[in-house]
Amino acid sequence: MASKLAALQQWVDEVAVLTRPAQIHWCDGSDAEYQALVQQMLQTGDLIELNQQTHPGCYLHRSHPSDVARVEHLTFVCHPQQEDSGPNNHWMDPAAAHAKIDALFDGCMAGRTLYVIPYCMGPIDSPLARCGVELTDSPYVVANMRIMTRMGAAAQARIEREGRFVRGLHSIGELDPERRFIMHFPDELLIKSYGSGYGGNALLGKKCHALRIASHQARAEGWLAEHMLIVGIENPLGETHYIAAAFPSACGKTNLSMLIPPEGYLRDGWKVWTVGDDICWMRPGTDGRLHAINPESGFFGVAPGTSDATNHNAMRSISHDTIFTNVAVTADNQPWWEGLPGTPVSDWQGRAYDPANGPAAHPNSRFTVSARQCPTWSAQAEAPAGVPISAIVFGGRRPALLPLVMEARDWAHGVLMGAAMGSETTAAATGAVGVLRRDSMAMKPFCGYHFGDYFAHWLAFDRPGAKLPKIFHVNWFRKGSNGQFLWPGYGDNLRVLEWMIERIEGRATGVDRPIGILPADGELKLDGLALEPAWLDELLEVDHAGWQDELAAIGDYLETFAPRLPERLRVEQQRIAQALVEAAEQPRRQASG
Ligand code: SAT
Ligand code: MN
Repeated sequence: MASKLAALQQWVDEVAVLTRPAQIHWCDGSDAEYQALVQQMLQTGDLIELNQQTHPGCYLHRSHPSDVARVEHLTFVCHPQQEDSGPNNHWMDPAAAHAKIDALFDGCMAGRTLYVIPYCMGPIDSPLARCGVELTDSPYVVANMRIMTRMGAAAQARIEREGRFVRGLHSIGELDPERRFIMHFPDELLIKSYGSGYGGNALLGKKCHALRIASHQARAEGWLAEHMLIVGIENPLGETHYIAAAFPSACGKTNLSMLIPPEGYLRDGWKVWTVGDDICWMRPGTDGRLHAINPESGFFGVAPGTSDATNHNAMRSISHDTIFTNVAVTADNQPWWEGLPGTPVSDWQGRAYDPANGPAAHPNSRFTVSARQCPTWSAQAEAPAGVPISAIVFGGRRPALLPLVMEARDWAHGVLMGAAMGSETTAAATGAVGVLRRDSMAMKPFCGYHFGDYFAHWLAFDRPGAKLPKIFHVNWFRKGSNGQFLWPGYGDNLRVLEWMIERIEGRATGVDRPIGILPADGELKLDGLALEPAWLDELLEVDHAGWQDELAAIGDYLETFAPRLPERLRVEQQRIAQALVEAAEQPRRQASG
């Protein structure tokens, strides 16, 4: 017996009967185990050694060319009642889903090793943390899970103590897109994933558990599982505010969580502390505030665009002991991607680099690295009680209309801002890139239940005694008339975060506009920044006609969640729509009066 928890032992036994592996390995999470796996993968070609002088402990994995991103059209959330999954999820009847995917699992591990990965999402002694066990036939998944989660003996001990854990069964199968499914059974705390070895499809602790299953658990238990980074901003007085921010995949969450302050801010003593770059679990504490943990222990970050100029902290983190997936390599065998100096010799598929084949690194190529390697890793990231959240930020890629920053007047308005979020699609999921899609709270691909119920759950946090964070919406991606970005982004985003903190501390007044509160003249600190005044005007302008259309589109979008759309959100949408009409009439009335 490898586990004294009967439910765990029994499940592993059952899966072994179904999948028929040659052997079973219970992961202890030790260094020796990791090193042995790496050696084995170097032999099989699952990993390729990179330049050990420049990048000690770094390896490259090339995934199957058809298996390079999450596959939302093959991802299902299988509640017994279809309505409970909502229009935001693909649904299959649980019995039919089990039958379909179990047929694929039948005998699929013949000749392979079945790895049992006990893991803990969150600091191992945190009451906010939750555990799971992933069973997989992929040593690459084991190595990544070791970096991304607290994996091994300590997690197994907690699971055996608690008796309750999320089960995740995974096989790479044949890596055949025709035989690929990612299925969730929230009521059974169960995930089954077949036919992909990539990121969120295969590292089941990440999106499958920490978002889809956890969001469902969180609703029942009164907390939130969100697609958010967590960053601590320390001002020159040594006061730290923690901010949680939701952006869709590949919109700069990792960069914002590791932001490097502009020159003048550094001189003044501002510091940035990274708590998380992708997922945030938060729960009201006895003080009424929301307290957050990062359930992960590593970063699965987008490589292209990451450079010393854009994210020096990430570059330092990934200079050693990192797994790279689908990047290109240079002549001296260093990892390479678009945005780095130098030139690649072979592309992400291992072909001689030829620009005619497209980018050298896959646009969704990634690095997997332990968070402890990040120079700005916060000591508070390991705090069992989590960090108190001062602000929640929503954002997306919006080339027009959405201002650089706006603040919600209250919680319900903030929930509407999150629900209305939209963004241009990126390479993080398969499908067309650059199309506007609504992505409420950046959770469209990750909410494990009906969005209408999810909005109601968010609204329910506004109750007597609650000391809720302020909610803001940002847009770093606003473009000018000739297609250039109007805002420099990256480190300069701290200027916007500083304004938020000034608002939280009651030191900035802002100006009330129909769409929310925007920075008043001079409140955004722009010293040291060469920003054309006209661009700032454009970044903070409120185009009433454009916003009326936007509100109508938001209204239409929200109605797709009827009859479960909370009336409170409808009222909020109508309030703003009406305020826009009145604001548009005001100058006319003044002119004629
Ligand atoms: O592939 S993952 O889901 O892990 C990464 C992402 O899309 O954010
Ligand atoms: Mn993500």
